[in-house]
Amino acid sequence: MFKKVLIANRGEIAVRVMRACREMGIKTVAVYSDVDRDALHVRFADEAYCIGPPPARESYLIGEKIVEVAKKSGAEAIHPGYGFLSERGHFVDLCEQEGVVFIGPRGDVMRTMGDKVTARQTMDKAGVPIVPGTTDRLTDDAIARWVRDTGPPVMIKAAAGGGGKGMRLVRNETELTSAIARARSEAKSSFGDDSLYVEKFVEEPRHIEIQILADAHGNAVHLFERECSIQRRHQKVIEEAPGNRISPELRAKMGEAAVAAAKAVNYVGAGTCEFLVDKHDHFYFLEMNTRVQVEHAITEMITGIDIVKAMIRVAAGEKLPFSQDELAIHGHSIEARIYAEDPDNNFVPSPGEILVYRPAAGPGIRVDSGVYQGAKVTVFYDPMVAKLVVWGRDRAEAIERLGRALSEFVVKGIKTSIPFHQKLVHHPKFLEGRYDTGFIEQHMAGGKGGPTPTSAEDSAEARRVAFMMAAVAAYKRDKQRAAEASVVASGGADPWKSYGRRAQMRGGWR
Ligand code: MV4
Repeated sequence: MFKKVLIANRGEIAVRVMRACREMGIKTVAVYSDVDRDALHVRFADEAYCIGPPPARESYLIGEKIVEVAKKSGAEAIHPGYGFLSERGHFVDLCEQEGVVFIGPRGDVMRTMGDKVTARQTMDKAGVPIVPGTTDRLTDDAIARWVRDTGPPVMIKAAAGGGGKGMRLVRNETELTSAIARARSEAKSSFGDDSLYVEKFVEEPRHIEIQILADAHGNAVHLFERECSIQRRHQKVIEEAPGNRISPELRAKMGEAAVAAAKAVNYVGAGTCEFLVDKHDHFYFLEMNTRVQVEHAITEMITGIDIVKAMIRVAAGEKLPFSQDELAIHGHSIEARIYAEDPDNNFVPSPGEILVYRPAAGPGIRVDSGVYQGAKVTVFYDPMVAKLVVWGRDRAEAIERLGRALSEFVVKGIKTSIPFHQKLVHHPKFLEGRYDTGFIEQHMAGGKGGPTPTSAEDSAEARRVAFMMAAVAAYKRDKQRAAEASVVASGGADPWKSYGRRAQMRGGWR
């Protein structure tokens, strides 16, 4: 095992990785920009090195400098976290050339998955269902022909895109020519690559993603699904594990597809296969994220697996310490991303000093955060200040805890998205678990913000209503669970499994 690891990131994920290292007896090396001198991740590390000015492209994105720090400090490996260098194949290659282990998949795998056209070709070949569409880069004429042949609605997408950038929905042929032109110029200016492909538009889809883990000995497992349908402008707001209304059969099929995807590219490390799921429970591969994700914690909560430790282990050449049949879902977890932004003013960033910081705590609560009272949130980096992660024996309990934790969570000095979350978790459609990717647009005033409960009475009343709604949801869910209890894996030494089985057999009571 490594003795020292450099964490090429900042904020909550840097702290999260350092916690895993500390449990494993690994020394940690932080890197930081001038503005992060007093940041939490620097205080958390065993040693820390300044790598440049605040803009990420002059510090956290300079691979050469970071590798140099790794060598100087004697770190044998680099954990990239998410964002920054985490999905840059060239950085992986550089680490390899310099004899530093990159904790993640190989560079060529990142390039294959980073280009959505080659990703689609690869997944198609591996038997993973992709969204119906083309598996080649197309000329304008070829796009027009394809759309005329299959008919709208279609999505025109940039091969170099992903995460919603460079996409155009075409609902009728009259829009086609301008949509192609705009998609191409947007792709060119955003990615320096104007290659386009086309997909059939999936109506009212849900975003369901499967967490996978793979070692260098050919073993790959999935850690079930997360539902990330609640997004605002392609930014995830709330994530849940397991997903809503995912049957055991669909879960098994999607899990198998994600494992097949991983095996097709000899994947090593933690990764996520994103799928769209339509109204008829058909699922389609969208893209693969070749990094640890923000929302990995909810999967940790329901599986008991420490994903970050697992990625470090497999990067050091160890075998996965568990097999698929040892994994089971225990309870329900939800994450609310708390951003430094003003939900009453179109979510504009709200930088500043955190004057008071009192995170929620207590049963079933995990807060992963990169800040502390007195810390400053700057405009240079992602404005996420904390992840509020809750666990409950079932979804209703998780929701009750989320509501309770949001009302406990105090951040003063900056605006945060907490009031928006409070409205969201009280919404009947959320309580029922009946939503798709259009939720915020349709049910939250387009996510533009609005009046929030101000008085204590208002929020107490909202909580009473929420409690009743949650009770209804719990009843429905338990009925479904009773029906599913027969397919729960039995046996094994894992105490969580037998606990889960007992809980399931209790049926309608929580
Ligand atoms: C789609 C789609 C419908 N049909 N592709 C948005 C982000 C990017 N990863 C893919 N996205 C979508 N692709 C087809 N063929 C709908 C979306 C989409 C979406 C997907 C996941 C989560 C939220 C979303 C919000 C709007 C649109």
